[in-house]
Amino acid sequence: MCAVEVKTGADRFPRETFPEDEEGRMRMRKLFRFFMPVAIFSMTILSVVSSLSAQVVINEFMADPARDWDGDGEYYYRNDEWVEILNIGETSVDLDGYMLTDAEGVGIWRYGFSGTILPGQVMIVYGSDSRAWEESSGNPVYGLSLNNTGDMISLFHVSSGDTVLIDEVTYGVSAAQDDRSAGRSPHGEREWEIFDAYNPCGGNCDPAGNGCVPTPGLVNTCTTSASPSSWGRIKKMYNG
Ligand SMILES: [Ca+2]
Ligand SMILES: [Ca+2]
Ligand SMILES: [Ca+2]
Repeated sequence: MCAVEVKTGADRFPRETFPEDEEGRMRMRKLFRFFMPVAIFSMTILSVVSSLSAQVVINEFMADPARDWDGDGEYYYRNDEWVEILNIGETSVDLDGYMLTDAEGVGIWRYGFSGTILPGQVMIVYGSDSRAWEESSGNPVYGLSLNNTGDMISLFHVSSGDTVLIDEVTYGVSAAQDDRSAGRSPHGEREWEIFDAYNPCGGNCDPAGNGCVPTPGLVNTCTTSASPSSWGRIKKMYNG
């Protein structure tokens, strides 16, 4: 079973717990770096923390791509990682201030969103988008930097003085093998599954593999490798 814990962003990260000064932020990063390997080593399941009021959630991600997922014509392990977000509400959301980070935590931003996400809309960030954003915003250029032995992906909303956790996913090694994605079930928003059509789990994944093809940039649906869709046809579908 996948343990799912739900807390509000405000409960989990009260505003005053964020150090205002650079020295304080460095101390937090060191704490993250110290505790994360221990947490990941002991973790066999993918866990999720969502704000009760979250309307925009992390929907699917791929930490260990083994092919050209961003469609630039070449495979590169940094550029071809991806993370999707989804608007599960009934109104549009202004994405200004929505930021992605990994286990490095607050302040080491991997991508800053802009524009508007419509109800039911999925938006995807590839590693190449992340690197372009990092370069243009003066951050270290690593891309999404999703660790293949386990990591954490967090979506924050940052506005004047407030840094609020919106959604967070922590994954272990079975979710981060070649061309496997992890995502919310095509049959229910809160349950997570591993989309393992290209690299079958064989019963060894937690959460379990569903035999479906990853769906970058699309609402999660299930196409199995046994279907007539070739990779070329699927990719054509992604590109509209
Ligand atoms: Ca590529
Ligand atoms: Ca990776
Ligand atoms: Ca998807």
